[in-house]
Amino acid sequence: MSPCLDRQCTFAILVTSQLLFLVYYSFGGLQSIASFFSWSGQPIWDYTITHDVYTNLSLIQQPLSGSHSLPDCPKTSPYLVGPLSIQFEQVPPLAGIAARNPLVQAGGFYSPPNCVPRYRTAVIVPHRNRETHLRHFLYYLHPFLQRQLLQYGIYIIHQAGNQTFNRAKLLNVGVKEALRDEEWDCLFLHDVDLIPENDHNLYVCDPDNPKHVSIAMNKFGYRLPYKTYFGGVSAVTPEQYLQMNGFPNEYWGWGGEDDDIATRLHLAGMKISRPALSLGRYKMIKHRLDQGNEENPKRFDLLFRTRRSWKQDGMNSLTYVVLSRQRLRLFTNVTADIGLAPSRQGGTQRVPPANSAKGLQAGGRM
Ligand code: UD2
Ligand code: MN
Repeated sequence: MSPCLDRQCTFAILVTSQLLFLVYYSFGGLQSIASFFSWSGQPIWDYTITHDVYTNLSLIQQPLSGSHSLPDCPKTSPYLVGPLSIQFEQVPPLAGIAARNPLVQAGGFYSPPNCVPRYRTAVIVPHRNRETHLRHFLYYLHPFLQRQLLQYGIYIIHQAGNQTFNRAKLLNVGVKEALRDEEWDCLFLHDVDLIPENDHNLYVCDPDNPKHVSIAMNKFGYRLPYKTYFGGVSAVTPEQYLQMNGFPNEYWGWGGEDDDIATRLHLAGMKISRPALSLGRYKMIKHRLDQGNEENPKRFDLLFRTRRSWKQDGMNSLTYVVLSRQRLRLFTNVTADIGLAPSRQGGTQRVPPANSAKGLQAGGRM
């Protein structure tokens, strides 16, 4: 007979287990105990130790010897390094970026040479007059995506002319144009001035809900500025995008469109999904408000109407004219005439021809 089966011992076990139970709940359960010891199921990243964004790339670039059929890519890429060193002091030359990314095909397309990718992601960027930012973006994004073993393509959607900018409409154009090339699994809708800081932030979609990815930015002290915030970088499957009727076309100028998007995804019966705060980290290149993208004074009125307007304003009402579509060395450039803000439509101003757009001239050399 075990000595611990006598009465005293049973009593001691009972008291100890009750005490443990008490301690457990006074700490607020497993989650709080975990967070007390700084553990949330995700590793806690140390951003004081960073790695070059081109680390391991030469390993991925060596094709397998022999003529075997390719295996599936591993679920978790063994090439990821975590926090990345990012600086914006020196602007990398395009030729230098191209030389460091030899396996990127014309149009900015890539597929891993040694395995069959599990995901196909299109990165879609609204753009005008941000050539310096674009060079930083390409320098960091290409090796970042290659290390994740994705098949990907980068689309720069350039608004022709110098009339009021319309980020959300350009993204609608980008989605439509990207889906002409390929059945992408995932659409990453990406500001040109945001650089991801950790390559474990995988550029794949959440199959259940639209994902807001840039949740912790240097600009906002690495916190979510408010609960429904949806600006910067987001990821949706083509099905989710259509379910919410894409993005609104009617927001001309700065602001509001990201909040409209957050509202319409809820109205379409979905929720915002987000990565861990320590993973969705981004550095934004400092800039001022651009000419032609002044604050949109109508944004509050528009936001008030989203509930009524989202089914009529979006992918199903999108009109634009593609002025040029080029497969450049590091990205596909789509220059589009997306029309003018309503107050301008009555005037005589017209969008200049494609080749007079500043960005396109730069794009032509890329
Ligand atoms: C915030 C959001 C952005 C959007 C915007 C309001 C963040 C990090 N981002 O960005 O997603 O909701 O507010 O509209 O909070 N662009 C050009 N040329 C221009 C103007 C804009 O290329 O002349 C593009 C470019 O990709 C840029 C993006 O539009 O990153 C957003 O514009 P922004 O960077 O001026 O606005 P920002 O930083 O306040
Ligand atoms: Mn910005």
